[in-house]
Amino acid sequence: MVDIITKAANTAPSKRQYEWQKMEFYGFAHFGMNTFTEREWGDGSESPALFNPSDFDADQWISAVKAAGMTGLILTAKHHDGFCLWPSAYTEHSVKSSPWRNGEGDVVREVSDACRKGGIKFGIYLSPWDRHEPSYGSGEEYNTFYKNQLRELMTNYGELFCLWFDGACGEGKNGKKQEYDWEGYYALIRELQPNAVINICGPDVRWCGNEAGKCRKSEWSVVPSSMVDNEKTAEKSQHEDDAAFAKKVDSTDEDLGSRAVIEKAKDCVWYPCEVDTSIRPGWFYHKNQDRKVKSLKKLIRIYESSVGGNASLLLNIPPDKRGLIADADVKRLREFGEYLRNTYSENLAKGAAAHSDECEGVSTSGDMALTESGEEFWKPADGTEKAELTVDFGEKVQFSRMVLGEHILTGQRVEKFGIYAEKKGKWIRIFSGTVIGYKKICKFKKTKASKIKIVFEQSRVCPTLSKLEVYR
Ligand code: FUL
Repeated sequence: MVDIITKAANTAPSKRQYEWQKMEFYGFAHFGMNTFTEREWGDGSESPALFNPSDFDADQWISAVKAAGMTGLILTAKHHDGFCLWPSAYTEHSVKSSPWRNGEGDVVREVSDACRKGGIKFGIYLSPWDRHEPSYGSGEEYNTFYKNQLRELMTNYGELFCLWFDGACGEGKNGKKQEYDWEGYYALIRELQPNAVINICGPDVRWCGNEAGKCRKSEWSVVPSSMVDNEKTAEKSQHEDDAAFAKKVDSTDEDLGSRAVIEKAKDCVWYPCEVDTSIRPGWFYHKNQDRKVKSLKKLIRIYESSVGGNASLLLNIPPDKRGLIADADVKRLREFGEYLRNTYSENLAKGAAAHSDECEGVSTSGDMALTESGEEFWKPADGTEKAELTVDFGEKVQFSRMVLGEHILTGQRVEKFGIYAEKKGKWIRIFSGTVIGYKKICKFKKTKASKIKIVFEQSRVCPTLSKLEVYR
């Protein structure tokens, strides 16, 4: 029998998870009834008459998304208050009962069209918790209603990259209790949108465990299988008194995938991390938060620790009452995109020669082809848990960061590594890291050297590398 660590080392993403991982950074648009009532959670009693954006323009959203360098956008088609941004056939509580576009409007249509036109992937948030729908709490009747809504959204608006299931439910002890038919929802998604990932209360992408934009120091994409059920709140509350459940690894725990955790697990899965946070304090737009848009510095820190820490970044950019992304946010997104383009465009390692004595990989000479595509990768023989890779620039160059990526189609394996620069014939350690995963941004003091070396100090089975970039 293969031991669990070897199994973890050979656990790899599905095609849909891999495609999603490559998206790296995408947006969230919280827009709906709360935008007009200035609330974060509506109670479902709001009149559809309140929904009336004055200058709605989805193309404006998409130009902000693109300026920031995002690759996709997820729209709250329905938040907890139950108001639907598309004219659902299953409820009157939607845009069709609003004055906006004389009840003929469809926000989901306009946003999905704008995404497609702009080359941006489109995803849907459909809150399972629905405070308006009378059948909520009934069990099967609500599940049928919810599946009907999912079907509408999955058949009428083209390809979706993601279905985002929020675990939030504020019903409390004496509130309504709805048993969600998760398996039924998932089956429908696999049938109608087989390429879409299911996030949070779903099997494909896991919640980072907070909404502050924080990531773990060592973010593992391979975690105990039991984690997949962590955000399904209905089940969770049912098991509140269950000691075994209480001992289970929680999404907020600091260590989700180290050897110590994996060794105790019955089984493991590829369940990568997504960091979700808002550019403002709230998820919905509030005028009095116009001066509280996150600083450029803060956004950079969040990006470099999430995208650069083996997670994806889902950044919320809530449109205002006009139906536009507010000026302060647009400005910040543009600055942020500029920073990313300036910082990560000129890869100094392109064309440099990389060599390793332990190499099996693409070339028997031990050289790694430093391609942009990441299709080719470096890999020593199985069982080589420690290895070194040297990069020779051929001349002295100055740099302050390195971007590394494992060949995750093989699995996530690196547990500990160091980066060294050659100075006057001596190797000086300039960075110490733990996991790498899909992408690791390593930042260090400005260094001048003609050779650098990555030392893999601990890995599962053997390390791999498909991305090696060096930036000023
Ligand atoms: C939470 C919700 O309650 C918030 O309103 C927001 O949608 C956030 C992304 O998830 O659970």
